[in-house]
Amino acid sequence: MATQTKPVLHGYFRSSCSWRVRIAFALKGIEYDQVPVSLIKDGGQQFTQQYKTLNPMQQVPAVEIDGTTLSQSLAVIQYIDETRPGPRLLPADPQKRAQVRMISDLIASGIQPLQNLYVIQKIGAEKMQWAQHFIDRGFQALEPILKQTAGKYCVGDEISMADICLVPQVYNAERFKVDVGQYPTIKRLNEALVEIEAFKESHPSMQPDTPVDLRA
Ligand SMILES: N[C@@H](CCC(=O)N[C@@H](CS)C(=O)NCC(=O)O)C(=O)O
Repeated sequence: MATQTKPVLHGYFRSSCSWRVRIAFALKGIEYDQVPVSLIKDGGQQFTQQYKTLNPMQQVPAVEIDGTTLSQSLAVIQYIDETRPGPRLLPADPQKRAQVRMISDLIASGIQPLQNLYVIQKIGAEKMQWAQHFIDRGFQALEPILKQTAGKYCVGDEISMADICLVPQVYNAERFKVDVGQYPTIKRLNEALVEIEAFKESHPSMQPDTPVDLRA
């Protein structure tokens, strides 16, 4: 099913959802091209008519792959996993697989959307407290879950989609000045994961559209 043409990621260096896809590509060793979509420039390039044809939700990422265009980072990651060789991003064991999906959904549905740019811009002056509140609320739920499921990584000792969701969410938490030290399991897992090459090379500070002053 997979074709020879390189996938194209339409994303933004600092978008946590774009970063998830970059990590998945890196873990699988897949080469891809990037087309930057600035969420800031020109009032947000995700709102252009041209981009809307790629992702009608006017959010990044959108990925052109195997002759189709996909949005929703978790759908993209699962498609990559199902069509490409390399390390599994979802475990074969149904219970562990469900745990990976549970953690991924908790982050991707329960935390990230509430601190999304579009949302916090609507909140106005209270945006920092708003974002902190919902990240803390999510992390308070995530911490005891991870205590049960984690080994070296979020679910056992294999890297999975859950880890792919965790690291960009911790990065966002730090941007919003959440004290991640309150969550020892989240902190420990993040510290282990950020040392892995696939997470390093996909980091927001290393992307083609990273502004010079934010480059590593
Ligand atoms: N559920 C979507 C969420 C996508 C999303 O929220 N993208 C953010 C960046 S991480 C975005 O494009 N925000 C633009 C905006 O808020 O206007 C996914 O996982 O891909």
